[in-house]
Amino acid sequence: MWKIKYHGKERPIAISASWNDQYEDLFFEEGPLEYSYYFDAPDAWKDKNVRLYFGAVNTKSKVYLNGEPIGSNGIGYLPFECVAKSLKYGATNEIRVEVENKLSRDGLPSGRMPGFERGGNFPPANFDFFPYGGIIRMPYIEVRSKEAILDVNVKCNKSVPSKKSGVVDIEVETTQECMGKDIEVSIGDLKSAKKITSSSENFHFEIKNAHFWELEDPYLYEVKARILSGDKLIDEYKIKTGIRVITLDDKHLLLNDKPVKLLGFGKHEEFPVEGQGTFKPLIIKDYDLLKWIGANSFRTSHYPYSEEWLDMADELGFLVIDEAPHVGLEKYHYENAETFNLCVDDIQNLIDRDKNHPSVIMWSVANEPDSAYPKSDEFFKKLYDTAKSCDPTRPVTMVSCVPFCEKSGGPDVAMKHFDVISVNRYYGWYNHQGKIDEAEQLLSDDLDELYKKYRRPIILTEFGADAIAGFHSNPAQMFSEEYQSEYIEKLFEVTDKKDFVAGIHVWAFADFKTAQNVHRPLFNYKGVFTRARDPKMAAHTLKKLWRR
Ligand code: BDP
Repeated sequence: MWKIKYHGKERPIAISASWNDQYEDLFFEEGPLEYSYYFDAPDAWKDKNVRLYFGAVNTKSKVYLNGEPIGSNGIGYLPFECVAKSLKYGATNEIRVEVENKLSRDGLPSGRMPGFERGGNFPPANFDFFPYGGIIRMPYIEVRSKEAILDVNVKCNKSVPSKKSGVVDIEVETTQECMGKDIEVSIGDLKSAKKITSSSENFHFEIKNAHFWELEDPYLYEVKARILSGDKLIDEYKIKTGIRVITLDDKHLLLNDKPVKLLGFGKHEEFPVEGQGTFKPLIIKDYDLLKWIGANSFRTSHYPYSEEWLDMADELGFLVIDEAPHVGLEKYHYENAETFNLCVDDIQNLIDRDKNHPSVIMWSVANEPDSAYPKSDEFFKKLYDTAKSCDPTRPVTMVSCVPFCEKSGGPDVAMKHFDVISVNRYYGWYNHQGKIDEAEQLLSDDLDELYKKYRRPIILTEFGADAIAGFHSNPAQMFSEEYQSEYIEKLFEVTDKKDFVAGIHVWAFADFKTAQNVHRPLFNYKGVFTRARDPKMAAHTLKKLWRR
């Protein structure tokens, strides 16, 4: 069992969960808190490479093995690993992880913005979800031989769906110790082998009659890389991936050369008690509800989710916009080199982690930054270039709410850099409150204007209204289930008539916990499901619209 130390007091704590909701006195705690865990390392590990892998620790940590510092992380929601250099073999070892979740202006996602003491959120988050802390994804000890495969990168963007021709390039990275050994790589029934002469070896496959990964038939191929010395297997690396091509024309997103419209949600990875941890029954449940309602897609707003989410999306045939944890960027951040470097690292780390998932069809570099501020132009151009240089095979977007939520005034200056125009709009909620008819016209005109300006596919990445389950009104009024249902139905119909709208995501899938402020009675109630996953009236409405 892991233990957590707080003010000198040590208690059991569950990991792959946030600390906040496990003990009353930790609810608002920002740390640093000290986690500890003991494990035995057998002598047999002596000639191996041993590393500690952390799926995500929110948000900053320092890792110690037997009292020696072995690594750290500066941002949550993404993995990092530490070489176990102070490991004791044939003995018990102590891992200590000092975790801090203090919101700061420089941190990402950021908090404690100027003026927060006089009426900002509490905790002082500069974003609309609860800032949960802790070891939120399961860490593991990785024990591998010195001759090992480090990574496999599969690219299939040159495939030709109309000819059923799968063109797959596979790059395999190995340790220096593998030089001169044999490597064998296979995809499905095809196999190729060579001697290792470089730390990165490339393999090219042409698969006739390829079984493409489609929404209705998400077929996965097994890719296997093996290092051999004669007949002896030294290391093996297996992944499942799909052959599929994502492209764009000026109006559509194309999956295997056929237009596909994204129907789904922005959501959060959070639940009572576990906070932002990985809770597998919830993942299964959410996918079951996504299928039930007729959705085919979601955005990992506003940070990367645990990998289990993407494994399921690959297997079930869902399309994912994978978002970096960059929410609430503004003037201050564009002038701060540290924030820029953090953003670049995150994008690289995110793409490195998720690159082989066929379900991931697009990268989002940020949610609702102040992209009207002049310096955001260059900032986002560089983030776009970073994403493209890591992965030229997928479109890259930035989710914008300008001109509605910019602080600096003026029109957006950064959206032009992105392949897909993603916008969040709340006509009929934050503006033109209670007036759904006006909202329809305003949304329609706004989308037309955007298309006229950019001539690129548009995704309405957020629109929504709070509804407290059990609140009813006739006529439909704000916060009632009727209002949310009518609002979503009417605005969906507006988007459905426009062929350049490549997707719509309702905000949000389920109600979620936020920091305290006068707009949020404990939760954000824009979910079409409650936090416990019961459908509101709007969920039934969407089911009718999306499954018709
Ligand atoms: C959008 C944000 C999202 C919020 C939502 C809301 O992207 O994080 O939760 O508004 O206000 O601006 O419900």
